[in-house]
Amino acid sequence: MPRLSASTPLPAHVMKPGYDRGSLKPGILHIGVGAFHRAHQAVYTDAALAKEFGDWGIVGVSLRSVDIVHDLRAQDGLYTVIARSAAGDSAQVVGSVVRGLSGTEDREDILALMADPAIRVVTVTVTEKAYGYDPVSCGLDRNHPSVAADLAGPGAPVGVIGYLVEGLSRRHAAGLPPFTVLCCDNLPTNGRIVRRLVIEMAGAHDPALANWISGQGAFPCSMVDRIVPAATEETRARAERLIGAKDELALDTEPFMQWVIEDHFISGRPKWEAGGALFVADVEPYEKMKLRLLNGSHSLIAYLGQLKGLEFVRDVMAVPEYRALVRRHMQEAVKTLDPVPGIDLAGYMDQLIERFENPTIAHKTQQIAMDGTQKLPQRILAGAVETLAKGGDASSAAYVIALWIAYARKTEEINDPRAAELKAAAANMAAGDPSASFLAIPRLFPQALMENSLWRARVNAELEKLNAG
Ligand code: CS2
Repeated sequence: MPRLSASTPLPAHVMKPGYDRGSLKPGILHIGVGAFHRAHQAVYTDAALAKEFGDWGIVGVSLRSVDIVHDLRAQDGLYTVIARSAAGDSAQVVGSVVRGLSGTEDREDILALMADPAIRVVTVTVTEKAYGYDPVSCGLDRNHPSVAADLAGPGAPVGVIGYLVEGLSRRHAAGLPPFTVLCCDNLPTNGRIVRRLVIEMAGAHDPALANWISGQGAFPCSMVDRIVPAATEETRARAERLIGAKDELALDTEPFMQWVIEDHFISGRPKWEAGGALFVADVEPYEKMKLRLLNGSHSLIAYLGQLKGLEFVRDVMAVPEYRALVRRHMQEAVKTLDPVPGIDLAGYMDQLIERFENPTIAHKTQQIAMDGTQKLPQRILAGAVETLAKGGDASSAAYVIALWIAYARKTEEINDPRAAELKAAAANMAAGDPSASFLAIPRLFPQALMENSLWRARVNAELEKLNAG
C-alpha cells in the first residue's frame, strides 16, 4: 500500500483540502504538533483556508519527537482525521500543515522562522507539564528541567518558554513586531500564564526585551476542546481502509470540537470562525466551564477506571453507579461557575455524558490519569476552594483526590513529573490521617485546602471507603 502524499488519489467520500495547497505559504508556527493539534487547530485552519485563503499554512514543530516530523515530511504534511460516532466514521485529509521541524534536529531553522516576518502567530500545545509553571506562585518553576536549562543558557533553547523568548528576542533585535502567542493547552487563563512566564524568563537576562514583550506582545487566552485518544494500530488500519493509502499520522476523534478565542492578534489571523471557532472578549468563563466540567470529570473517570480495572472512559460510563458519580461531580462543579454567554450549562453537561459514552472512541483511562499533579489544581482543587468558601462540602472534589491518592499508592510506575514525590507520600501514609502526606506536597494544594480540616477529613473518609470497598 503506498504512503499518503500530495499525489494520492483520494476517494470521493473523503473530505479534502478545499484550497490550492501548492500556493500555501506558512504564517503560523505551531509548537507541539501532536495528536491534539492535528485534530483541532489544524482542522480549524483547514476550514479557514477553504473559506478565505491566505498565507496561513502551519509549520508544525515537535520539541522532542523526530518521528512525527519525519512522518510529516514523508506525507507532504498530509494526514487523516477520522471523526467517529455510533452513526459512522467520516474521514478528512487535512492540508493546513505545510512543513515539519523538530527541536532536536532543526533548532536553528525553527528560530529563524520565528524571526521571519511571514510568521505572525505561534500556537502552542505542549501539555500542562511542559511550561514549567508553578501553580502556587503563578510564575516559573525554576527547578523545572527545561526552565532551568533555558535560564542558564539563553540563545539555544530546549523548552517551550525558552523558544518563545528567543524567537521574540530575535524579532526585537530585527525591529519586527512580536508574533502573537496563542496557547491551546488546558491551563486556566492560559494566555496570561504564558505571557507571565515569557516575561519572567526574558527579564532574567534582558529587562528591555521583557518591557518590549510586556508592552507590544499579545497572548490571547483560548479554550480548546476535542477528545483525541492516542492513535493505535487500529486507527492506522482504519485510515488505510478509508483513504486507500498508508497513513502513519492518522487520528481517531469525536465529531465534536470547540474553540473559544480572545480576539487579540497583532498582525492578523486566519478566519478560524469558518470552522466554528468563537471569538469573544473574555474566554475565562468558557475555560472554567471546560476545565471543571469536562476535564475534572475526566480525571474522576480516569482514576476510578484505573482502580477498577476499566480500560476506557466508555467502560466507566457503562457502569450506572459510576455514571451517577460523574453526574454528581458535574453538579458540584457547575455551582462554582459563572453564567457562560451563549451556553446552557445543563445541556452542556448532558452533552458531555454522551461524549464520554461514545462507543466508538477508545480513550484510555491510563492516558488521562497521567500528570495528575499538573492537572488537578485547575480541574479539581480551584473549584474545591470556591465550593468550601461558599459553605459547600466539596465532597465530590474530595472523592476525586481520594481516588488519585489510592491510584498513586497502587500504581508501580506513575506517569507524572512529580512521581517520586507521590511515591514518597504513598510510603508515608499515616493510619489515622492517610491524606496528610499528599496534602503536604509543596506547590500543589492551595493553602486554603492545606489548612482546611473539613476538607482533610472528607478526603480521609473517602479513602477509608475506598479501602473498605
Ligand atoms: C484529558 C484531555 O488527557 C486528559 O487529561 O482530560 O486531554 C481531554 O480529552 C481534552 O481536554 C478534551 O478537549
